[in-house]
Amino acid sequence: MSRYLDLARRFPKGFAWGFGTSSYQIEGATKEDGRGESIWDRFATIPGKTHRGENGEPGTDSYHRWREDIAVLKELGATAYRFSIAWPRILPDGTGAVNPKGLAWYERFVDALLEAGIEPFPTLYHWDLPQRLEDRGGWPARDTALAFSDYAGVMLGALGDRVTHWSTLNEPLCSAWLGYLHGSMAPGIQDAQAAFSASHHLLLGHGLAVQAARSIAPKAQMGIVLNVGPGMPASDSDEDREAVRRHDASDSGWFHDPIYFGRYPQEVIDAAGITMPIQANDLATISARLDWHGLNYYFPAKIGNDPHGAGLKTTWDHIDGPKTDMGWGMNAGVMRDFLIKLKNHWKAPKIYITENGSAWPDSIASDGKIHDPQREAYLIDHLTAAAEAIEAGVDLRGYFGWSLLDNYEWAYGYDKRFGYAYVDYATQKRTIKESGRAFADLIKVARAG
Ligand code: IFM
Repeated sequence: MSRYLDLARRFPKGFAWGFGTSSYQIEGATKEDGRGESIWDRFATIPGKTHRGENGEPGTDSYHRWREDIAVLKELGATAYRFSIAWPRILPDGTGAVNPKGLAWYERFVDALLEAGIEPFPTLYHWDLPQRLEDRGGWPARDTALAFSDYAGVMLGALGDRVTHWSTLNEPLCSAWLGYLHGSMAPGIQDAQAAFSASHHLLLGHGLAVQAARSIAPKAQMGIVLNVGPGMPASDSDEDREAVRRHDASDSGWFHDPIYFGRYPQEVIDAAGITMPIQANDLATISARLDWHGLNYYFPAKIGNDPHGAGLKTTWDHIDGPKTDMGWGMNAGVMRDFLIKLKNHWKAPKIYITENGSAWPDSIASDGKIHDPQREAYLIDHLTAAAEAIEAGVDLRGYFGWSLLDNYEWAYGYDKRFGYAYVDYATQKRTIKESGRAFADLIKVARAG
């Protein structure tokens, strides 16, 4: 019986209980069955860009071990699974000829999930852009948005009869700011104009993909997954509070305002000194009605005023207090407040927490178990915040723990473990951690209603 009986009962019947992963982080098999090169395959070859030069090979070998992954999902009691589709497996060159083997793999996988009673929640783009498209300009180029929409059409055509909940992009903020501004993620570019152009073409690609999806599969429920790091003031001063407002404009505002209000925050454009490559109707396309909203939340940011700084004149740090193995601060109340803001300010449709979780330095103890009380505490704090949001009237429909498995944590390689199941990379054996067992008990109670 769950220790969290009371908490479990605060979630409505039919609430989706899921786990998330993404293609590049788990699949491995990067050269198999005609898959094309992705920007992450290329980025990881640049010395110093990823921990020990690690890349998505072997991941958790899920291209071959997907049956084991489904078995773990069943053991955890999941009702839904959020995974992503590798664009370079479907269209190795990004556009043009479809690779039938790539498509067949996802068809088989989706059918197996449905057979197991687990609802698939595929994401069309979780950062593995075909390298050929990057060679032609990547997301800073408008054609990439058009190519994305064609790819979405291929996937909706193949799976739209079986899959209801689709998301277009995962965390365009990271694709744009980390990929093209800071250069800490693929493709590793540091250019403000490129980053702002990329952010617009990502959102345009989203809007075009939604249109394409609806014309091909009218019953598809289309969503987008946006991550946020809401600001908390470094002090009580008016200056720091005002700095938080500016930070939020460039963080959540930059991606939520065009989706929900059809405009970008002007002060961010002015502070960056860039030109937005907006063409007629783009913002109408981007702000087309959504069926659902995915929130990825891990940590807030400590924001201060920096009168001598560049751009938005803010300082950024993690909040004080204990940190996860990523060095990230923790505050679940900020997630609750952000959910309420999604409802009241942006009037988001039904919401799913599509990612939330924490990394800790796990190891297998002498009793064969993985004791990870910190991950469990983080989970319970954030589920409590989610329940509070529901009680405040937020239409929250599901929670996906990140992640189903330990996996390739991008530039951090295999060093950081986010999974509810531990992966021994020498054998690829999956073992459910103690936090996963506690979560499964809670899910069981919640599902029983
Ligand atoms: O692993 C990532 C995921 O791919 C995107 N969101 C954040 C996670 C943890 O860093």
